[in-house]
Amino acid sequence: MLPRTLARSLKREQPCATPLRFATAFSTSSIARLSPLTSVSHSPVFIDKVHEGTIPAFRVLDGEGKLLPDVPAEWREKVQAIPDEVLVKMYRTQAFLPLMDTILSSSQRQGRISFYMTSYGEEGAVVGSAAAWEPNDEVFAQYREVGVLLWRDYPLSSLMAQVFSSVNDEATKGRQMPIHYGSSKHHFHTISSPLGTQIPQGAGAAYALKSTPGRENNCVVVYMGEGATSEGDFHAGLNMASVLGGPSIFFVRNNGFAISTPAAQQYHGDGIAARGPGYGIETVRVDGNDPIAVYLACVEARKRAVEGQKPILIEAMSYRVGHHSTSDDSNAYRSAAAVDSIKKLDSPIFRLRRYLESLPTPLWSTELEESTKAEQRKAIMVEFSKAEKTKKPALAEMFGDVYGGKELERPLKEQKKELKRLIEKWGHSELWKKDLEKFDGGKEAVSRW
Ligand SMILES: Cc1ncc(C[n+]2csc(CCOP(=O)(O)OP(=O)(O)O)c2C)c(N)n1
Ligand SMILES: [Mg+2]
Repeated sequence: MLPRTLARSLKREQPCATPLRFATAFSTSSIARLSPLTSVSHSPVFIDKVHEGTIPAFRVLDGEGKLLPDVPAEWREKVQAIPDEVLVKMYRTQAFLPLMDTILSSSQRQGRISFYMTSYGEEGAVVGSAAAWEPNDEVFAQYREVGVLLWRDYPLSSLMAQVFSSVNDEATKGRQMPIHYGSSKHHFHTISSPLGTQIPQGAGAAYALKSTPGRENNCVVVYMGEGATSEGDFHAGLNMASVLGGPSIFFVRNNGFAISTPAAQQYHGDGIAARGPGYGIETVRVDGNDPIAVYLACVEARKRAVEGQKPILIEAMSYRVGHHSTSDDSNAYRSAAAVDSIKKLDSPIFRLRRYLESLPTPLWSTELEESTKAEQRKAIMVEFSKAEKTKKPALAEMFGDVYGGKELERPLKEQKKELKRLIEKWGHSELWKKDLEKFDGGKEAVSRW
């Protein structure tokens, strides 16, 4: 309740004569609870950083895939203890991405799919992190993290079904743009286009996980780009996660760009990592193009998140080598020469390959590279062709599942009626006829509505 004098002065819109006194006087115990007051300075201290210089990025491999001499023994041992099968799978999954990306992005250019986004340059950050999670950790991704699904052995047939919006697209029934994957079986929550929505959702899921029997050893992983961290949802989500607790990892792919906005115009200060301590969140920065460093940092982060039932923030420094999406031409806002030099000098795929080839018992070779590429390309093409030939869901499907209940809501009923009218009027024209044939049941199914 407001003090009577204040209530009166508010009513009269006049300043309050009596100074405000709060109900709880500052007793010693209440000061102790206000943690910033436990340390006092006698001249004002202004700060603009949380670390001397900049927060360092954890790195173990050089650009040539050699273990750096300054890596301390403890971490050198951790690098050497990574199982061979993890290293090989990490390499195979990373190498798969650009093969698939090239085929799918050129198929968009040929008009065979409507849209696509590549992972070029960020394969190490995505696959290196995916390898550190348990298969049933709940992933809330942004959109450039299909490597996590591939790591979890998401079938290529399902992936192509989503991209081609075919009847086999189980999660999104052909209603989402390509790359909006989702699979409850793979604990991968469906991608949403609006940036940042996955961040508070992930914080909420971590809070739920904390009190879900049987899930004590799982965590939530939320991926995002550095651009998405400018959304209010980032701040709301991190604050929720820090206050409510629950095992969560917020993994920021800092690839230097948010479409055409360079990171320098996105934030001022020491990147995204510097914000973690402000929320009381343990934070680490890692070289995102060093897949081994990413993997080890994520294993450690996961351990801390699960044991402490709390959030951890990771900022992985990388570079978006490709265009933002098939709707973008990055030559309009950055020089092709800069991109080429990064491609040549700082490739996560090359780094890991060289590391595997240089081991005392090499885990990779030119022969394996060639046979793997041929086998992967073939697998992609087989599923690509199957999905392209498969019908899209019946047009009636477009109206379902928006609201609960068996009956369609009035606006949807009207839209369905209008579509039927248009198809009956124009469905025989050459252009429409060809398109309608792609849908299960085609034009005939519509006439039965
Ligand atoms: C709320 C919202 N605003 C704007 C957009 C348009 N948009 C889509 S992707 C993108 C850039 C995101 O950049 P970043 O988070 O760094 O991810 P990156 O594409 O670099 O992986 C923008 C502005 C959107 N999808 N949602
Ligand atoms: Mg970005």
